[in-house]
Amino acid sequence: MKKLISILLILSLFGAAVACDGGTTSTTAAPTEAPSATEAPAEETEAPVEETEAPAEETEAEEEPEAEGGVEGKTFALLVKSAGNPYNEKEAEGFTKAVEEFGGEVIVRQPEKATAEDQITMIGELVAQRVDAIAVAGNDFDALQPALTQAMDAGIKVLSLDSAVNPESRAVHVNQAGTELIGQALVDAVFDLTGGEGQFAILSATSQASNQNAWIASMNAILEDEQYADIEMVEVAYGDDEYQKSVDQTQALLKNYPDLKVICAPTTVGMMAAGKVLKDEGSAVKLTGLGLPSEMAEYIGEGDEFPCPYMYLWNPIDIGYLAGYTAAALVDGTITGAVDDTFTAGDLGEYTIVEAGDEGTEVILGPPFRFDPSNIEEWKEVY
Ligand code: RAM
Repeated sequence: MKKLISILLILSLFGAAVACDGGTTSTTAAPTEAPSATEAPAEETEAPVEETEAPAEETEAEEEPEAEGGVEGKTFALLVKSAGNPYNEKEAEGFTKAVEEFGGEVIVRQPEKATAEDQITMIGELVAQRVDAIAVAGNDFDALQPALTQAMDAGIKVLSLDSAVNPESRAVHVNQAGTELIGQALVDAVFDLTGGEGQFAILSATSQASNQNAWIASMNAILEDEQYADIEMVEVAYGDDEYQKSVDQTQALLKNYPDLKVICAPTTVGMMAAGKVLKDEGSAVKLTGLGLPSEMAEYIGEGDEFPCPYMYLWNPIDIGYLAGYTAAALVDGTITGAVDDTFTAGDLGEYTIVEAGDEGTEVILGPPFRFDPSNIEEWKEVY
């Protein structure tokens, strides 16, 4: 049954992913104008305008990628932040696709809430199950360390993806995009949408989430620059990556800050919740941040009735896919997680491990990607 679900996921993934390149797509579809990870700043990143033929059948006809030596039959676990978030489901799709490609077994675990406690319990269970690798999107930077150390002591390869755990707790982090690149993209968007002056608020996920906290820290550092002197960040609110709580937090921000011009949500859950509140209330407050196209399409547009003129994200399927291949490279010994280690991540090609800002190491998927009225209709079908 598990196998069947995985196969169905893969087929639907291929069908969806073929229209998607964005420079970061785990698909065999011909790439279009892929933004280069080394050159394109976030704002200039161009949307691909690519065919949407869907090729479940074509995909079936394609050759199976060869299984890598040393990982076939090994068990690869993915521990996402929480259940019920489509972003995490896409991440799991990509991870599953990668592991199935190289012939491993997949386990996906989803805590009910985005807390460290739930993840610690699940890590203990995975250690008891004697999995070969654990890829975790950390709900806390430090709190998972004892559990993950226990896993590593048991010979399990540990990596983080999407939301880092501290360097002592991992061999390597799989980062969706450079932290500063994301921080700069968000500050530029806030600057643009406020007209260079006035109040904005951040609607984040949990207060412990290391990815959101790293992006907010980066935004704060960038905002120190004199050119942003007239922009005021009034509050960081936390919706805990829960929809209703994010709705409540948005309403509180609107009530408490009548002069608020922009909400910036560096979380897909916060984006969708804020989009709904702002649209329903016909608010003049504008919204930007990191949103999932499929959840945000109805809130992105040019007229006053659309709260979000544009936003950013990366391909969540690819972040999972890249993590799957990174885990394989750790398990088969191709890499240890050290700077300059290189490996091939299936259809995504070759990656090199670099130094991360937290003194650990990381692999970076690519630059963030801009979604706006010109491309949202196409991308909402993909993820
Ligand atoms: C939410 C999660 C995830 C983050 C995205 C942008 O889905 O918090 O970790 O990467 O938003």
